[in-house]
Amino acid sequence: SQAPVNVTVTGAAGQIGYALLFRIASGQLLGQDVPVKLRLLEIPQAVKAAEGTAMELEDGAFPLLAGTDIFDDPKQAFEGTNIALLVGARPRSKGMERGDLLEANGGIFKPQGEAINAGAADDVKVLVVGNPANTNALIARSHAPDVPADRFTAMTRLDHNRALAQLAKKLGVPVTELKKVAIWGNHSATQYPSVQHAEFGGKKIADAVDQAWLENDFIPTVAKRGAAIIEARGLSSAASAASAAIDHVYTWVNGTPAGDWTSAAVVSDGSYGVPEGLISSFPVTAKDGKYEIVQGLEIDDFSRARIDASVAELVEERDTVQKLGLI
Ligand code: NAX
Repeated sequence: SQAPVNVTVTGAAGQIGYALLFRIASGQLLGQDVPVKLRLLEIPQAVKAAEGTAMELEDGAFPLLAGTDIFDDPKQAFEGTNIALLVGARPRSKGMERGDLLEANGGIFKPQGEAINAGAADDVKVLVVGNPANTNALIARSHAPDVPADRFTAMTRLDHNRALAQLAKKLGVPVTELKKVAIWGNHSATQYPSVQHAEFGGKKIADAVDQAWLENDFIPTVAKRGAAIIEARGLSSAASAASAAIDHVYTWVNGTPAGDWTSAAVVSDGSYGVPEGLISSFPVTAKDGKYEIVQGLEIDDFSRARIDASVAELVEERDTVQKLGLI
């Protein structure tokens, strides 16, 4: 039988971790024929809570779960890892400026990048979920020079799924009918959920909804959905975020269907005027275990302005972490 795939999850004792770990253990991350070994990373104060989660994982008696190990040292947690899910991050506390937030996260993602560089498996794939996800991924990547750039990604799949759900509701069709929706830019309120190329049942979505709905309803609803969830639940999105992380990795490994794409923040090669090296969301396809930016799309003026605005924010974040010496 196949050797287990090592999956490292950081922030394992947090709320996304709690939703994510059971789905990984049940085989939804990699498939129903792939055994997994979990490596949980937490800060020392949260190791006990992670141990509690590990007890519950044991109690699930998951046929595909080959074991769970808990660490408070990134070097150990990423040793031999094939899939690294970087969920734990420093949240913004009251009165914290954006620069302080980036700096605090640099203290987390720099050593994690170094540990991935030093000890991860040759085929490692990294997904950063912890916010600010794109720039945290940029920091980790810049400290892992021996890992190919295309192994570092950040999550905009939740935004993509939110966009699918809103469109399905508006058009009165199942999400399975929707194709070629895309999230561009930063995983933040500046993100651009685009339907410029999107289709439903072979028709153009842009012809079926009016521009005012797109601008005043759809785009802000998707971009501000995280805040709406906090307002309703009193807690930030967790199960939906875990679900999107599962989707992101499953697609990365198993591919996108012909005639469709998905969204992920990947290292820019300069496509669509996005500066090379930035980790920005694009429409992507996956094949043979690689995400690739969809090429050759015509970008209309509305999309151009929205993409540029979100990319400008990413450039600003990159410049800030550069000045702080974090990349
Ligand atoms: P929680 O605060 O519940 O859990 C975070 C966990 O990370 C805590 O247990 C904490 O001890 C741990 N942690 C902190 N520093 C660590 C370190 N250096 N090494 C290992 N573990 C560490 O947050 P949760 O709700 O689980 O959210 C986790 C992250 O996901 C947050 O940054 C959040 O903003 C981000 N999100 C990103 C989303 C996306 O679409 N990209 C959507 C959901 C979510 O908001």
